[in-house]
Amino acid sequence: MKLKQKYTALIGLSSGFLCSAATAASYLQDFDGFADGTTDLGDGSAISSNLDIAGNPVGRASVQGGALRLTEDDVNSQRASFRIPAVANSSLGWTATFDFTMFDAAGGNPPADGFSFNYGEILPQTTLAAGPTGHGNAETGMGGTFIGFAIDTWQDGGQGFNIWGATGTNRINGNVLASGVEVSGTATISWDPATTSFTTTGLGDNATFVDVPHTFVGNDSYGFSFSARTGGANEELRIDNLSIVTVPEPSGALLLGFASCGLLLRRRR
Ligand SMILES: [Ca+2]
Ligand SMILES: [Ca+2]
Ligand SMILES: [Ca+2]
Repeated sequence: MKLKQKYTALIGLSSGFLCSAATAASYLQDFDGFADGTTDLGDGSAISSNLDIAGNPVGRASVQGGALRLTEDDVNSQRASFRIPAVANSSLGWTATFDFTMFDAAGGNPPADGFSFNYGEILPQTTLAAGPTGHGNAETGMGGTFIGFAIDTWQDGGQGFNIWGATGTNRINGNVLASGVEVSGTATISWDPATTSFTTTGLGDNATFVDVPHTFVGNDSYGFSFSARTGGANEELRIDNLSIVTVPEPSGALLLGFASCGLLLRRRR
């Protein structure tokens, strides 16, 4: 390509980016407008849950009341996942936020087990390298290659918050959810090639990880996932208002975009 052509192409690309597509790539889902029981959102994501040994559904992960219910209270041995395809430029960094509600009926067992939000390989359910049922390992992450942000509700002394894959502080023990209580809050998670952050609101204690070092290498082919489960004890988990936004472009390209857009505006006068 001759220099002049290359220059023109760059202007076209970068001004187009700035003027029509300056927003970062994103996945946004509020689960509104779907009938209760919906498991296909029609956007490339996958909501699924496990079957028992006879092939009958155990978990019934689905949209309920305008939110994604991953696990139900009073149902043991559920495994559920929600897998979201790659979002452009994820390897440069991203921020995810979502609301969650958890509930465990009074009496009986305390709540269990928890869930995670993960960034990494999104393998087909049948080959997911985590748990025999292929829905990940909930409070211990997704399996395969991933970095995971987990909330562990089982009150065995290890309840609290984890970043699976962080090399700095990766564990905060704390009270998440008591029996007979419903809690709601918001999780905010961000990742860049050097550090990661994970905070929550609304729980007894909360995640307070800020700029924790890690060695996880991102890849634009990676996707995002939730993994949740119940065991001999159980809880309801609902997710809503999920937003995943990636870093738009390296700053150099942005500056070029601004510069060339200005140049175009000038020429048009
Ligand atoms: Ca909603
Ligand atoms: Ca209980
Ligand atoms: Ca329960």
